[in-house]
Amino acid sequence: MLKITDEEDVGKNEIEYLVIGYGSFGNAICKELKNNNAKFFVIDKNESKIETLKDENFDAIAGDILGDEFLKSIRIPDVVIVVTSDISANIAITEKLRKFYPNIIIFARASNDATKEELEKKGANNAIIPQKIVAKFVYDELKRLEKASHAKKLLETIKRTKNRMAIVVHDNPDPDALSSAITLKFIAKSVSVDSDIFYRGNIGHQENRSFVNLLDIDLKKIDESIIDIYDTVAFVDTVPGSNSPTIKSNIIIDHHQEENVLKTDFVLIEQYGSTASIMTHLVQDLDLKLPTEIVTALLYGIRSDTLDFTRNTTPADLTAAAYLYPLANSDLLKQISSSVLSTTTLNIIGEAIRNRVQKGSYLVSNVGFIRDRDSLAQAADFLLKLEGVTTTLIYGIIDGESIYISARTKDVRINIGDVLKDAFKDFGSAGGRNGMAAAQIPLGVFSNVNDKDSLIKLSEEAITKNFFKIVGVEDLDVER
Ligand SMILES: [Mn+2]
Repeated sequence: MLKITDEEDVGKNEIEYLVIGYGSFGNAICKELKNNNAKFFVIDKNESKIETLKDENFDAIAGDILGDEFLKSIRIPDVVIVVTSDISANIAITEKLRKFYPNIIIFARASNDATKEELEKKGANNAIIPQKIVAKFVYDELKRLEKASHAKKLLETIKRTKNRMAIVVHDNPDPDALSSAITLKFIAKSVSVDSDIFYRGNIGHQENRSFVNLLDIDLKKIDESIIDIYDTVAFVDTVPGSNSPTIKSNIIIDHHQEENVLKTDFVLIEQYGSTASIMTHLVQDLDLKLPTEIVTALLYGIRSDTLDFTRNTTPADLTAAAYLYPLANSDLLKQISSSVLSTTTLNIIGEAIRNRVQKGSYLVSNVGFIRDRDSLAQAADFLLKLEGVTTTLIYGIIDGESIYISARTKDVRINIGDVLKDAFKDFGSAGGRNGMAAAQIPLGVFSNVNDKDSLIKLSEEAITKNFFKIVGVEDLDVER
């Protein structure tokens, strides 16, 4: 029988836990404590149980903790786990222990929300309902298995490729799209399927250019006739036809809220902050070891799509980043982010700052005639940093043919894509996702206007006023 009355025992062999009650739950806890090399002892009223415990090499004492004499005879460690099957006894024990030992930590077993509340009122630091914990564990485990089956299904779909796989990203691809594409290429390679990455548009944003160069990403301009030689087509960070080519696909991996996504062999759409997060979880589920450049690219992709975890960030984005972070190359990460700002972009941001009109938390700016539409998005992101601004809309006239609009919001209540659709659907096309949106209006609608100044004036009427009206701030004063 264990009795800690000898002061010499105090020190490194000090008992850490006392488990009161040795039923099936208490038994499971003791095993777990033993597995973790914790020092503990058990008290139970039942002598025969104590014998069993001793057979299992646990330190144990028979006795009733509610009896004053018995309680005085033992030394109580800092943490007590009260888990008898009699919940009213647990309440009484908790109350008594708390009275004598105000500073110890007490965990107690409850049977439902009412007894949990009662136990916590009587002094338990935390009362647990075992059934609830089991249910949560089962649910989490099911989710994990379901996710692992996604990864397996993706692999099976890729494996059916006989020739090569085409990986298609959205137009003017960004770090999220590109990092996801190289990860899918890596996954395919793991099952001996070769692939090429295709894009449309341009890679104008300096950050995206340095991303492609530093990571040595091999990209091909899409030509819809070439795509015929690829027997598997995968879309990442987009779905067919949404700012990307409308071609047949076998695989779709995206994080955007898309309506009516066509059913195909493999579709995985999670409402995460980035596709890179989805790719990271797939890689984890497949137990693949990524090369450092891809790890770094994915981490960069997550950070840039979530604006450093400030936009549409979900727990899945954080766990993906936590997995990648220690494996990434921080020098490479710095090199990508410190890419130079081109003078063109700097001038456009300058123009956007000068011409800004703010009503409430909405800011609109017209940057006039420009050549690089990526700068619009950069200006929209930049002005979002202005104090009191939650939504920005920047527009410019490109190639003398179309007005391009780029909008950003950090207000989760606003679906900026819908706002642009409402405001500009009568003139051109618009769409968006996750706090980012774009629209294009052909200048044909102002075909009778020839000089640049009138064009800018007219576009101001059509865009600035229309936007403020749609978001309901038209009557507010302009902020200075
Ligand atoms: Mn994305």
